[in-house]
Amino acid sequence: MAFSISDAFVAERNAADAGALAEDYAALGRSLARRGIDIEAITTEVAAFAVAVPTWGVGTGGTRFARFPGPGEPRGIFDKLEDCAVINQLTRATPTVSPHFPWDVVSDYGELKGLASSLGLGFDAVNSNTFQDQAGQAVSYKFGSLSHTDKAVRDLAVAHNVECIEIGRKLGSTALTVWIADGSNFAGQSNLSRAFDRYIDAMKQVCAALPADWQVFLEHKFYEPAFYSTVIADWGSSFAAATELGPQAKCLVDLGHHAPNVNIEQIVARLVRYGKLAGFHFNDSKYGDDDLDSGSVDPFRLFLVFNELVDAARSKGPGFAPAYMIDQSHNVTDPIESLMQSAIELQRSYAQALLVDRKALEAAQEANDALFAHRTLKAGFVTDVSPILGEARRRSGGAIDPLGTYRASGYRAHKTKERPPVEGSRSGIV
Ligand code: PSV
Ligand code: MN
Repeated sequence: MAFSISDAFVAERNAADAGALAEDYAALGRSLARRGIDIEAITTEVAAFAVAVPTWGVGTGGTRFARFPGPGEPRGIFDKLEDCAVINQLTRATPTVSPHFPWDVVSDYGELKGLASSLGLGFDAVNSNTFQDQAGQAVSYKFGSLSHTDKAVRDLAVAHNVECIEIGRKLGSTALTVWIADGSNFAGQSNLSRAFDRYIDAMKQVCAALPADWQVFLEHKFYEPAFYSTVIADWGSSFAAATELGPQAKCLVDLGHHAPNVNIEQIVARLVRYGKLAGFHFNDSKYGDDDLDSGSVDPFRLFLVFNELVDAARSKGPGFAPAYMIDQSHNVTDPIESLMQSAIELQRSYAQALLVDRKALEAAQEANDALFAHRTLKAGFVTDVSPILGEARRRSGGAIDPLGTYRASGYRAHKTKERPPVEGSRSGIV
């Protein structure tokens, strides 16, 4: 019988942590009340926050140089779901997973969906992969996929995306995320205009296969693996493509896919303005697409992104619902711990953004009172909202201290015994 963390164990740990949490929550509630904020309203909103976990994120990642497998790694999608379920069990913030194909291919998607729902999980956006050749593939993606010069390659890439939509339908998903590695390494290697034309043409075929209630998320990235040019390099290219492809196409913002210091929150504001914000791949970075844990390098930037989202939710109403997904690579940590920590940090930024006094902020902005506008915004960021996060988890049946509970449970040690190492991981370096 496979090991799982029992609800009784979580309850026992919570009983030990509940007294301190109640004290801290009451104190924060009093302090927020002095600022005219009802802590209960914030806790309710935080408890409703959800972000999808990437199936590839629960395996140990790697770099261009090496991959150091971790103990008890998932051996396939079924093990991955088991790990994803633990993340949701303890944080209650990750009820869905975002699968990647063909990494997560199985023969019976009904069975996969059934297993996921028995673990309390659903499926978020499906991700296609035309950045790697698969065994026995008739033509190669070495020089591109949806924008390749050879129609046979473009057709293969289109067919793969259409297949992902089919799989996604079986899983209950309603979105396809398309990131292509297409680009060039040398000036002159590729015709920059024609490559984009070919991409649009291929994506039109993918869009034609979308069910009416589906969306396609176009994910841009400024470089890597192509180092001179990338076909969908920036939000401008993504926005132009999404506009041409029609209302079902929107732009997905992976936080790590921008040059250092780019004002990502302003990109978010622009995409919101035009109804083209699909959602996010959350992570953090210092230099490039580092895929580090959310909030670990620049929590202020994450807060500023959530500030735009809260602002947009207030002005756009309930229809505003971008898709939240994590996209990280865990090289030196237990992926379950990193993903729990990241989900918590995302909730933290969200809670902090909810605390911003938007009336006072607007008044300061209208009066061109730069410093008070900044102070008003920052008042949210400098508030320690940890008691709100803990209380939201406790009320939802999660762990007050997810990482402490996870370590004490011995889950990883049990999985290390249950899951003997396998040769090579299909998710490889992500
Ligand atoms: C590309 O760097 C990316 O961000 C895309 O979302 C991929 O699907 C994912 O990473 C995994 O390689
Ligand atoms: Mn991504």
